[in-house]
Amino acid sequence: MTRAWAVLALLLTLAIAGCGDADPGSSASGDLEVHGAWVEPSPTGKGPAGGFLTLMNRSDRAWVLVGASSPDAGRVELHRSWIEGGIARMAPVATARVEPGEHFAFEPGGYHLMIFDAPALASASGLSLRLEFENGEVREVEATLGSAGGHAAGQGDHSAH
Ligand SMILES: [Cu+2]
Repeated sequence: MTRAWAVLALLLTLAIAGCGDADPGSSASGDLEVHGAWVEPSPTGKGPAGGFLTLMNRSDRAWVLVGASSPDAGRVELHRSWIEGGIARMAPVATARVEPGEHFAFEPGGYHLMIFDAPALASASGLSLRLEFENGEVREVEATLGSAGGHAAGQGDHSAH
């Protein structure tokens, strides 16, 4: 019994440590968590940057992302990329819905945040993101600077936006 409790306590500690506030790019605050947030400046440094993260819904109701903003940027939009006839397309989307118990990934080649007017990004270590949900709740994360170079599906040069 004592040993079982010790194991349980250890597992809980690991679970919390794996998803704590100290985890860069993450915000663990209850039933909707944000993990692994990162931003990639445009290749030219002039066009909009791409923002990527994973939403995890640990609650029993759907969470709907309805908007995003940043104190470090003029404007942040929700976008989706896809390939159509061999051509990379991209369009704004109004919302992103995360079903109960599911996760929703913003990643290169798919859904992403489009971050406009963030001139300091290239010389910064990251960017603050504020995510707004339909239920009025807000999650804030510090996205780190990253590169999609290691990813198979890039999303192209956003400077053409
Ligand atoms: Cu875009």
